[in-house]
Amino acid sequence: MKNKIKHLATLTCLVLALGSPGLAKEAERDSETPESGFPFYLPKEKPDRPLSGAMERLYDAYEAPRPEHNELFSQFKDTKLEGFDYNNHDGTISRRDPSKILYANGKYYVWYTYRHTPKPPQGKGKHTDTLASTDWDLAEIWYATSDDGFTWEEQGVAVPRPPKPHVGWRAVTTTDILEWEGKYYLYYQGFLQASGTRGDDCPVAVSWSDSPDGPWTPHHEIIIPNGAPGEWDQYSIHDPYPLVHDGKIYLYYKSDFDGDPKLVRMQGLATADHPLGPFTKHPLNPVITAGHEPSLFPFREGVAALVYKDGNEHNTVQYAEDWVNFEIASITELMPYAAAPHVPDAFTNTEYGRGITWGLAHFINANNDWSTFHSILVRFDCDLSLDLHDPEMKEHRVNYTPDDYFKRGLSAEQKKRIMDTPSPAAP
Ligand code: AAL
Repeated sequence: MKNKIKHLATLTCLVLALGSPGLAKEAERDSETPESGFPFYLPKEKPDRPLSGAMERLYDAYEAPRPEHNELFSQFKDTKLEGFDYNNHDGTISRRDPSKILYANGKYYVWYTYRHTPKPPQGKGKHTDTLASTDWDLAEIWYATSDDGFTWEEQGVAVPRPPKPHVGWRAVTTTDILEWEGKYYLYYQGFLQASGTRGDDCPVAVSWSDSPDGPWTPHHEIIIPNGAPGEWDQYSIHDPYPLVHDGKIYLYYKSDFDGDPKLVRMQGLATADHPLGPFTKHPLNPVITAGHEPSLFPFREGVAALVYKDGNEHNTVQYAEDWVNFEIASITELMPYAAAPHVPDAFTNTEYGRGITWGLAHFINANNDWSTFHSILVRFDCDLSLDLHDPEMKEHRVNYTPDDYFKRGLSAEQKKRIMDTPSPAAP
């Protein structure tokens, strides 16, 4: 009886919905009422029965319906690094925005933004020749090596600030490494004015070397220019991140745009046949609509991206089989910021990427105190690799303590708004 009534109702719906494709689809789904309820054991393959929209997506959009069977799902675990001194965390030394981790000469290498100024950053517009506006103003690119990825030995400067008026004279920051035909290339943001003068404006420059230990020769030319006036990347090309694919350099980058009150951050792609360019920006840019510092790795036939913070699709791992059109592959949490993974096949021109298990990242404002603002490098581990099976990394949830939640409680303004809102009058 229940069914008869339901079928009658469905028919009525079908008639009413003729003019509306959305409603018609819903009605059609309803009209195929299955004989029995959805199975108790979650089918591994998409079952041949009518499914709700969410169930369709579960089987169509993800590699597997359970996160632990999805190679592009992982938790992330952070570890403090040994070997870096931060001057008692007084804000005068900062390390941030690490590069991918390179394995060479029997050890791991990382390059990063290093700021050592007499005082902590002064704030946008308050800079001098020796005092920084932002955490990365007046920075240089330094490097460190490690045998195990936990304890690092700082080796000193790799790319200093070149003399004025060369690109990067004010700051060289946020670097990433490329290995190409036996040579090494460091791409970085080359500031020609203090960050914050208008915004965080800069193009990308490059230095090259025959060895990861340097010496590095600056190319002294802008290698990835800002977009034309009015284009999304007209002011900033940030976080250059090169990989090798299809015999070419695929360099992803981020730009800040859309102006006040809050910038949006998206990611674009530029490709080149040679590390010194010319680079061609992809006509479909931006290709990733969320995230901050690009962080990608070859995965199977395509490329995967860690997309954390900023934008609708933050806290996702995304995948693009054609290296351009990204889809969400998983949703996760507590992702590493400015993640710089060890990508063993970053430069091998692989046709089947194996994924990643660890890397470095940064925590900005390490003291949670703006008067001693500085950033620290940190290690993250994960299981986004076809060659690792770590069930702990595939747990579906992170358990936070009540304190974690309370620390992020209402601001004073919010509390006031709530207290000042009159309660609805009693009926
Ligand atoms: C970072 C990066 C770039 C920006 C600044 C320093 O998170 O996106 O490097 O310019 O912040």
